This record gives sequence, structure tokens and C-alpha cells, in this order.
Amino acid sequence: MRNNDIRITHARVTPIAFRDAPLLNASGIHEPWALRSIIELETSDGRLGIAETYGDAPMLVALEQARPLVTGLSPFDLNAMEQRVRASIKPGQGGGVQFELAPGSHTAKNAEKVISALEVAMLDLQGQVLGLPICDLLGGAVRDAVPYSAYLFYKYAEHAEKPYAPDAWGEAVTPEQLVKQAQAMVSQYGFKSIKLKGGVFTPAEEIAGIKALRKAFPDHPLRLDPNANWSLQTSIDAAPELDELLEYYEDPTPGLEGMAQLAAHCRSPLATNMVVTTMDEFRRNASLKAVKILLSDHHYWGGLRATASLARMCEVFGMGMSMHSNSHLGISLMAMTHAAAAIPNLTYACDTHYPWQEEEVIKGGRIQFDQGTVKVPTVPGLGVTLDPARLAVLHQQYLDCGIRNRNDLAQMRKYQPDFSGVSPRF
Ligand code: GKR
Ligand code: MG
Repeated sequence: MRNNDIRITHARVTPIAFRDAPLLNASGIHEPWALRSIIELETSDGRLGIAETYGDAPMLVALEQARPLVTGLSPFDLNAMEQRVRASIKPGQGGGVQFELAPGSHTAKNAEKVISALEVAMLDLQGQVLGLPICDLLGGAVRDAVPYSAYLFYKYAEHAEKPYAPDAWGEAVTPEQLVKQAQAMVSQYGFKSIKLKGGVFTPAEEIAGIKALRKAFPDHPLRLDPNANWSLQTSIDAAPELDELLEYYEDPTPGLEGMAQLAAHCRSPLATNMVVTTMDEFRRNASLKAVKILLSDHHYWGGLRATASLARMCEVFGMGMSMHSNSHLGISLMAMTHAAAAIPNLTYACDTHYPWQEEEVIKGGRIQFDQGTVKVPTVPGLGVTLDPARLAVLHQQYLDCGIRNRNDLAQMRKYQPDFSGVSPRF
């Protein structure tokens, strides 16, 4: 069979749920189960291409609508797939809750999110057919291993309603506990950079947390991400202290205009995964000169090739680039690793929530880190394959858990009934 005779014969979307830690953020706290979906594309020559993406209800509606559109296409027909998806998915369609910290719920990006998921599975197939790893299809790896950053969270020891035994990380609500969390994560994974998810406690408490981390890790670049929960004035006031401590200052304050005003008051570069998430915002940012580091995410920017184009644009506009994450499993981690491997100017360690997840859906169990990096696969395709038995278990957890849209605010009100969720709160 010639490569261009191979056809996609069937597409399957399976929603899954896996245990997630009680991690605090600007909106509230993670629920006990995180949602994702697994995409499987079967071909006429008996191959299976896979991808992982969001699993919120509106995303599942969009994926279900797109599913038949790939049937009959060659895995090499990426442009045809994209045209079909764009023609069928209208921006904003899908309903559901819109939750700022959960890109899986942003219905305006449905087309990009669906194209990304289908593209990863099709690239997995292309790689298998050609006998090449995905990064080779993206121009080739410029690094053998992709560095990730320790992603620290303030957290409670266990979930409200105690749905299962508490995780091994314990509570982290003080600088001392944060340092303990960082020490455990750095010693287990070897990370060389550290990010703290902020926007939870007062800026003074979070700056004390960063100072404690600086003392315990004098050589690790540090980042703080309050997820736009600090007012412009609060962010300006915090800048002189943070300038001395941070590698970059991530999304302290809301809006592109707010970030542009803040940029005039701080030396640390501003980074974002919140105010530049579309081409229009990219153009506005270029004229406002607000954000200097774009935290890309192939899941909502339209895929691995779109991420590579974004990297070129960052280079043209003198911006740095790194990667944003949400709770995810190994298929997403591998897709991120291929993309990052093939982007020369992705020069900061990428975010990953992976240490917070215990479960897996791939054969062979959890992906190993070495010195904070994930080795770039050299085998054909994505480099990981689905474990059908694990998929069935995680799908059953989805059916049983009852969560259909991530809602950190409602979850937080189980601990603090009067939690306002107002942003910016500080
Ligand atoms: O997992 O709570 C979280 C994060 O706050 C996540 O929702 C954000 O999207 O990690 C993300 C970020 O960097 O903003
Ligand atoms: Mg962020």
C-alpha cells in the first residue's frame, strides 16, 4: 500500500477522569478528578494514532461533531482536516461554563482545540508510516531532551469529602511547607527551574514563599504566576522585590493593557498564557510591548505545527517562548516534548502538571524524567501507545465521578462557603 492510499477509517473519543491533587489557585481549588479525553484514529492499514486533550463537556460536543470529518482522509491530509473542522465548528458554539483558568472550557477556541487533537493523532500516524518520530516531521529535534520546570502549588492535605486516600505531598500553605514540596519534587524529578502557582494568599505571603524558595534553591530560576489575581497597583508595588527574585513574572494582573502598564514598572520580563491566546492578541501585544515571553500550549493554539509557527513569530517580534500546562497525562507530555524538541527558540523550561498525576493511560506506566528533562523519543510517531485496560479504568472513573466541567470555584466553596472567587482579589 502506498502511503497516500492509507485512509482513516474510524475516529474514537473517550472521556477519562484521573485523580488530581487538591491544588489551590486564583479561582479556588482543583476537584478530586481531572477530565481529559483520548482520541484514537484507526487506519485502513491497521494502525492507531492517538492524542490527548481537554475533557470538559463543550469540548466533547465539539470533538463529537468533528469525529466523522476525518474518516476517509489520509493521515497526511492535515490541511483538509483543518478546513473541514473550521467549516463545521463555529466560534463560541458548545455552551457550558467558561472558566478562565481552564482552557478546555474556552468555546471560542473550539476549532483550534479540535484541530490540535486531530493533528497530533494524525502526526502520530504519519510518523508510524514513515518510521520517524513526530519531531522529525516538525523539522527535526534541536535538543535530545526537553527541560521541564517544577510546578509548585499551595495545597491542602486532602480533598473535601475525602473521595480517596490523601496524596503523599501533604499540605503546603506556608513558606516552610512550600520549600518541603519543592525539595521533594526537585529530588524526585531533578528539575532545574521552579514555578509557583500564586494568586492564592496575599502577595506578601507569596513573596515570602518565593524568598524562602530562593534561599533553599539559590541557583534555580524562579517564576510566580498569580493568574491575574493581583490588581495593577498591587503588581506594580510587588515588582521591585520580585525583580530581584524572578526569571519571569507570569500573569500577575488582568488584561493586555494592564500588563503593558505594569511592564513599564518592572525589570523582570512579563510572561503570559492568559492575555495572548489568539493572533489578534499577539498583534495587540506586539504594538503594546506588554508581554515578552509567550507560554504557548499546542492544545489550544491549533496543534504542534501552529506552535512551531508561533515560535517563529515570537522570534520575529523579539519575544521568548515557553510552554503552559494543565492537569494532563503522558500522551500530552509526549506531544509537548516533540513540539519543544523541534523549536530552537523555546529556551525556558516548560511547565508541566505531570508530577501531580499518579495515574496513566499509556503502556509501560508513567514517563520518567532525568535531571528535570524528558528524553525526546526516537521511535516512530508519538513514542507512546495506549493501554486499553487503563483507558477502560479511567473512562469508568469519568462515568462514576459525576464531574462534567472543571469548576474550581464550586469546589473551593466546599471548604469556604463564602469564598467570593472575585478577581483580582488582591
Ligand atoms: O492547574 O490550577 C491550575 C492552573 O492554574 C491552570 O489552570 C492554569 O491554566 O497552569 C495554568 C497557568 O499557568 O495559568
Ligand atoms: Mg500561567
